[in-house]
Amino acid sequence: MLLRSVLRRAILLSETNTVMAKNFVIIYADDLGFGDLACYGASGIPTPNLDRMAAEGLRFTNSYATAATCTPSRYSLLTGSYPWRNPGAKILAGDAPMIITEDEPTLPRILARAGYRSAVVGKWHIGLGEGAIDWNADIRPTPLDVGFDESFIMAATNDRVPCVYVDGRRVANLDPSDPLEVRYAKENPFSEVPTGRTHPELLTTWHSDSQHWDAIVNGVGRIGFCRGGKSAQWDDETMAEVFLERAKGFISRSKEQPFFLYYALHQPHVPRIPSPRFRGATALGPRGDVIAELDWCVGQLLEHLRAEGLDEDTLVIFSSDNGPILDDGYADQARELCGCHRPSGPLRGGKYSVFDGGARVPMILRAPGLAPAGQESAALFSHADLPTSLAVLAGIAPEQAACVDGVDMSAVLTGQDEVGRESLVTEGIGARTVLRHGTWIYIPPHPGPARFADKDTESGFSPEPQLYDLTTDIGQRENLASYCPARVQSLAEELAAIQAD
Ligand code: NG6
Ligand code: CA
Repeated sequence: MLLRSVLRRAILLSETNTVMAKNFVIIYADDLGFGDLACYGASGIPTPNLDRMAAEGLRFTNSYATAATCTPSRYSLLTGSYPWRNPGAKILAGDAPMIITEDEPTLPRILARAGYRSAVVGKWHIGLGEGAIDWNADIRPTPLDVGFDESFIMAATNDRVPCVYVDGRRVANLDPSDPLEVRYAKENPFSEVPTGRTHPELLTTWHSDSQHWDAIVNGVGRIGFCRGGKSAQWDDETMAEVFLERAKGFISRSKEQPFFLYYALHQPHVPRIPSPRFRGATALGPRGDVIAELDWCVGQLLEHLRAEGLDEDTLVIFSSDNGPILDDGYADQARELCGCHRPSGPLRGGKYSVFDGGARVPMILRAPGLAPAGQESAALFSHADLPTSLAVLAGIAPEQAACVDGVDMSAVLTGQDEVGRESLVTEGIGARTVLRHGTWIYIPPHPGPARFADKDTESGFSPEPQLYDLTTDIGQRENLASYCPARVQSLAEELAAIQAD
């Protein structure tokens, strides 16, 4: 009790006597776009909980994930390093090794210095083990080895094997007499196990493309092959509830001390399978329905904080790891049923793209007494800033919370600084970098197709440099590079200098 009150005082009062945050929750959606929520202008999907969160907090309009894909963004969120510095930070297979090293600073490791207990619940996708994982034994490293005290995760994505939960170091509910094996070979290494290619009639939910028809789990094709482990297989329809219950449990168990929860939602990534109660919740088909479900999860978590008396003590940030995509390999009618809904809002491009819709994402922060309610912030902010900024809000000195690229933007998070960064770097698929400086966007020449034909979406790649002025052209329609060679050159030099740093 004494320790608790001392800790609490230390956290609530800095030397300058400013109010600090006690607990932190980051809720990170998977592939949710800048235009997907009602509070960002959408009308086709009910998101009352996130809309209320925005009404009670700060809604950011210039907040960026560091990448237009998952692994690189999540790597930065936890380490404060830009992903292109780590060649391993690219979309990972489900059996890929951990890409965070033993000595790298991570958000939970930094917060541990101020007595925080941390948990990750949900999508991980930053690698596990050291290669050649034995899924039937203790796995090492896991999130438990990069600073988390508790971990309940899916290894990679919901469209990749293994389709099991990993609880701490172990696959949950595994029957030792039916061992789980996972392979990412090109051809099925388990020739007796049917695949979507050999048995398309077993793809009972939707047809999926040739990238997503290796293993069949719950009638849905997945990337990668697996055998065994039947008792451990997840049920897609209950996934939202399973993760939510774990997240709530961690909060209830940790309320005696400051805590950090990284609640990594699996929605609206493919395959989009809501619980029955959200089936048909929108007219947009499964993609709309799982966003409605995601909103419910957020509401339930906030309600749990309230019920536990932690509402006033907890800073909650909601955001997304990358922009939206309609067709990501499954014939779930996301495009056909989209109607007037624009998942990227006014932005161009989406997931994978170097255009702004790739990494500019919704971000809502609620922190009663610390951040203003019902306001919008146009401050330029990178998710790589979260480790240092949250650590500072926990009372840790900025120099003790330093990361490679993330900086202290705690004043942005409390609404005191409305400007934020001068510039930041993001990347499209394949570590193709982009510089945003003020309201300018510079995209270096990136050879490659202008569209991803299989996804019917724009890559933004061009052999020519691109320059856009977001003040007059938020949709990146007019490339100004040939009119402004001096600006192109100075931005190219700035980007090169950051990359050489
Ligand atoms: C891609 C998958 C896509 C998705 C993505 C990762 C293909 C053709 N596409 O490789 O379905 O899983 O990886 O998404 O295989 S992310 O949000 O985790 O980055
Ligand atoms: Ca994602």
